Amino acid sequence: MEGKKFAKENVLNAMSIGGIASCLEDTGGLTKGKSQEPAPSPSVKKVKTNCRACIQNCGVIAHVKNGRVVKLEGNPEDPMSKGRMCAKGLAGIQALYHPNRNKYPMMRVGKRGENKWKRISWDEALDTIAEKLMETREKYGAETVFCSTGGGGNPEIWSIARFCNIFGTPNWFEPGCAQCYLPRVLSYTMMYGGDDPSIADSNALEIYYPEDTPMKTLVLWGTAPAYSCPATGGGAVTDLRSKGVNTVVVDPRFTIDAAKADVWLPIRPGTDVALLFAWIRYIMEQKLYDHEFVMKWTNLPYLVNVKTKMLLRAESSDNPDIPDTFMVWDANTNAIQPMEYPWNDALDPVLEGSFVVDGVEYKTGFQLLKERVEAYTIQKAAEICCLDAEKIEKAIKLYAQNTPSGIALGVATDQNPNSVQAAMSSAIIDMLMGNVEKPGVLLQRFRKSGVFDMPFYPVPIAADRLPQEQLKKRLGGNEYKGLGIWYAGHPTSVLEAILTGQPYKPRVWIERSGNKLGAVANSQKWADAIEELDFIVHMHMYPTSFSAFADILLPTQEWLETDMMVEICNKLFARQGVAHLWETVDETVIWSMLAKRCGELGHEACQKAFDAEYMGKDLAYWDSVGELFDHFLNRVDLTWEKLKEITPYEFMSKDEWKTYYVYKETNPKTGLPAGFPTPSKKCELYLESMITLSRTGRPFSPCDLPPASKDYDPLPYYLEPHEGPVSDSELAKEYPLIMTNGRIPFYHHNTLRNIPLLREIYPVPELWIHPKAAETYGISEGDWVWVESKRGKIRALASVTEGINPGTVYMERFWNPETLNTETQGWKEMNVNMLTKEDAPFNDVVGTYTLRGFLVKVSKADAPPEGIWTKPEDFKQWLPRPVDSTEEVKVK
Ligand SMILES: Nc1nc2c(c(=O)[nH]1)N[C@H]1C(S)=C(S)[C@@H](COP(=O)(O)OP(=O)(O)OC[C@H]3O[C@@H](n4cnc5c(=O)[nH]c(N)nc54)[C@H](O)[C@@H]3O)O[C@H]1N2
Ligand SMILES: Nc1nc2c(c(=O)[nH]1)N[C@H]1C(S)=C(S)[C@@H](COP(=O)(O)OP(=O)(O)OC[C@H]3O[C@@H](n4cnc5c(=O)[nH]c(N)nc54)[C@H](O)[C@@H]3O)O[C@H]1N2
Ligand code: SF4
Ligand SMILES: [Mo]
Repeated sequence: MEGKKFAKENVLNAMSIGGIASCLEDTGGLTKGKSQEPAPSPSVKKVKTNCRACIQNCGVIAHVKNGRVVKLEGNPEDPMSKGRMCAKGLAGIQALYHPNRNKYPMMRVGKRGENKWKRISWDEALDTIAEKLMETREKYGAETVFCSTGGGGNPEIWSIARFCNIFGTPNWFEPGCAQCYLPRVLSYTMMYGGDDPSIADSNALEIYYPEDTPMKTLVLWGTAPAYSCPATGGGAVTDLRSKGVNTVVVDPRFTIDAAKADVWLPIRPGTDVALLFAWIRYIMEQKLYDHEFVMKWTNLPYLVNVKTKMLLRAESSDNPDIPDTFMVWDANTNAIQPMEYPWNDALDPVLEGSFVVDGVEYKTGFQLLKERVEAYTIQKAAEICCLDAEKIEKAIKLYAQNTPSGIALGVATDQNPNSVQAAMSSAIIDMLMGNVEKPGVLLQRFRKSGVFDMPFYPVPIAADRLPQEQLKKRLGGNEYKGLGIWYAGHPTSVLEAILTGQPYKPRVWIERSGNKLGAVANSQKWADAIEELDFIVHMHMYPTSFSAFADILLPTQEWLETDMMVEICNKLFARQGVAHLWETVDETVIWSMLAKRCGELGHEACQKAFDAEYMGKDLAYWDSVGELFDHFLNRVDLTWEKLKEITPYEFMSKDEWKTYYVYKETNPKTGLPAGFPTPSKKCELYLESMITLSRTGRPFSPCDLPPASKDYDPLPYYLEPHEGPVSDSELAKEYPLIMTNGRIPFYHHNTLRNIPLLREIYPVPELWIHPKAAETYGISEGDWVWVESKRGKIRALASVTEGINPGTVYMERFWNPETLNTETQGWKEMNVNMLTKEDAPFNDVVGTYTLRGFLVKVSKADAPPEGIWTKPEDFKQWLPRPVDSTEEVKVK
């Protein structure tokens, strides 16, 4: 299971952190920076900062000696990581001083893909890009420029959205979004308006104080915190377990968390909604739900017009503090009655039932939900999901009877077309149980600092600057209106538009992330599309396969070079750059300077983006990040300089921050309980707003959009995986195994694949396969195997294990920086996204495609892919080459 197939003597010995330290001290600078004087006294400065080798932002203390970072350790003041760091974070020094960093802006001189470059100045780079952007806008329209970012929670996400809005293109995307987090954020936001329970996205905040919480059962559903956030959530879950909290793990793979669980349910990939429905059905049927909470604080007693699917209203309200008045069936009067908010004691609403009034049929939300899940008995779910019925029942009972409890839903269900429905179902279960805003549960609205307007990062996105006629041109934006919550476009719709020219042809791509060819589904098709583009810019810390296709490369900063504000529980941290190398530039500033250039070339909106009065709350563009941060920190009477000095700043005490029962607080304007920030101020398990969203884009779109091809369903539904043994038995004859993915703790997406320390631990991707399946296909432990889908063929190293069902296989994403200059450009050998499915069916609300739960076949290969590195000594040429810090580059 551990899968460590390679000896790891040499490099690791040379590179224990002490090893790195001595190596950094001794070289005297392979590249000379500003200073050539003899080294000053070797005092070590300890600087508090935050890691960003994944999305957790762990507090770090960086040891800096003679201007060089020589050691990293965790900062115990961080309430989530409590001083822990993981291998990726500790590899920060190797990432910072990697010999192959992008050091200067570069311009392509060879043919596209040939990887030949010349160094240019920042001025020339920005001028060239701006000229190309303006020329394209003039000739074909601003919408033919598109941008993309990466990283899942990358704090630069809003910089990109902002630039696009100001430039006038509605097209930017992230390969996460519909595939990551957005389905959950959308569902939980619409259903109760509070945090979603994703541990890997730093929510589920209740878990970080194991000594305080009365939590008894935690369900890890499609999430593996020991892998995806080892230092934060992974550590917290371990602390909870050691305190006696029971865990249920729903995961096809026997992860570390699964190994420690009270019940492990190794589900067939992509069938989660069927299992969630069985949970809902069982909880309803056995009356395990919290009756009082369901009656008073959910909209399930309200009547729904069966034909129109809309809730029946006695009265509409124009006052945002008072919701519309909905109707219930009252048992006292045996008649339909208005239920004033929040509750009328004179009424006795019926929770379950169908009623006909004046020839119109109404049902309660509860009744409709019950009918929706009716077919999903435990037995049925066991058949669909390939699980043991008794274990399913044991898991539900643990969750529903050993309370308080909560379901932490991970990214797994975001990666197939049933995504939004899985999140809705999981929310329904916690809400039925009344697991909302009380101590010991995950659905919470703890206080925030108030510093940030946007999640993750303060950049104001300037949504109002995008002309409405441009917004309507967003690729995929009208069909998948749920993407509107993050103002994003739909990757496959962009891809199809490039290949077909319909409805118009995108021509210029500015991309800021690791290696898109390793992150998007069916990457070969993207590579074909790239050939069609006029101009491509890639911003990253080092070249990746994607860079080979670019016309201009811009060198960005490693986390040890960047400044950022980070909010962790009740504290604000300053991630502060502790070094600056070569000509790398902070990205917040790069986008601002690009807008400035476009303004100089006559782009009116870009010119106005520098006018403070005109931009108002959207802020004028900035020359430095400090300027931007000061604006926001002013809200808590701080400046960026001050925050750096006092980091971490506790903006309120832990007890003030951890606020329970926010919905019960009195709204001073009405004297009534404030309720939830939803249209009914109740938890909306019957999500009527889905219908409005599909027809207009409201509440996320600032204007009405043309309706989607069909209404979104207010209740979840189960969708059998499209490419699976049930839906396509013919295809399953040729491709009999179901492929899924999940994180490993050594890499963050496509980053860090060039780090010797980490590649030594996990040099090549493993294919997990059950012994029975391995026998069928003649595969033994440690064999190289071919893995093939309808779309492509790659290789992996077989790990034969009972930690996966016989019908399922598992593999992680991978690309090989060592073969960048070969024909494969590093992205074809072992990249699971050569196999994944970018096309329909998509999730109807957000357009999710299939990354997990599709068909493959496996056969023995004779050899590993040519040119890949597997041995510790191979990675030596990537060992850090320390350099002295340079002055910050002033781009104007
Ligand atoms: N087959 C398959 N494909 C997948 C997935 C899967 O499970 N299976 N997962 C999907 C998911 S969930 C996601 S989110 C995507 C990710 O895919 P991408 O978004 O393309 O990922 P990367 O760019 O490799 O990942 C991390 C990026 O975040 C940047 N970053 C991190 N912190 C900072 C910061 O503070 N400032 C700046 N400027 N940049 C920062 C890093 O530089 C790096 O570029 O991949 C998706 N693709
Ligand atoms: N080390 C590392 N940490 C990361 C990242 C990274 O790339 N590397 N990426 C970050 C990002 S952007 C994200 S989104 C988070 C994701 O963090 P998590 O939500 O924890 O996600 P994963 O580990 O990708 O997937 C969780 C589990 O889902 C299982 N799984 C696969 N298919 C299915 C299925 O159909 N149903 C169910 N129930 N389970 C399934 C996988 O085996 C895996 O163990 O991690 C973040 N942290
Ligand atoms: S979990 Fe690891 S990589 Fe992620 S922020 Fe923390 S130390 Fe860095
Ligand atoms: Mo993600």
